[in-house]
Amino acid sequence: MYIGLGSNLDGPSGQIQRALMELVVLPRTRLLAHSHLYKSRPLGPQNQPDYINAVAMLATGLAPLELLHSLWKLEEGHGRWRMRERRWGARSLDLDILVYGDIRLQLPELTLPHPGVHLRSFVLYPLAELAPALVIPGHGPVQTLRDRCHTPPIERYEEAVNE
Ligand code: ROI
Repeated sequence: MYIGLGSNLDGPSGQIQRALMELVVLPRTRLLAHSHLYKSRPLGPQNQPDYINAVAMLATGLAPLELLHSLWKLEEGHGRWRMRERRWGARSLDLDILVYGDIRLQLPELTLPHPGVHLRSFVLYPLAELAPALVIPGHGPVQTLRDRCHTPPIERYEEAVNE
């Protein structure tokens, strides 16, 4: 399954790199690979800093909601409190379950695949880099979706990850 990481506050690239190391220690979970980091202008309100985004590929024995709640705890460790913030505002760390196998799910707290996954360049570019053959359930091949999608423009972020 695939996790989207995003940050635009408090040293965004450091937030993402720290979060990648924290994913490694989730129970019954292995980090299989992650994309490069990417930089883009915010989608949504423009009066906030640029974002750094990446995607991680995990193997996990955690069920979707167990994983979701673990991700919320990681976000809290980065000073992110979902209840207190503005919708579509700046955040120190955003972790989203993008795709979890073939599962399609619609619950109040979790929709799978993630409802924005097929439209957002900052998800599709890193996801297509990591999993070029992936077909997103209900939406189609990730490369087709990426080539169709142009907002917001996105570029590789040139800082080395774990090197
Ligand atoms: N915009 C970009 N570029 N990257 C994000 O991760 C991101 N996350 C969000 C909103 C506010 C929708 N915009 C974003 O939650």
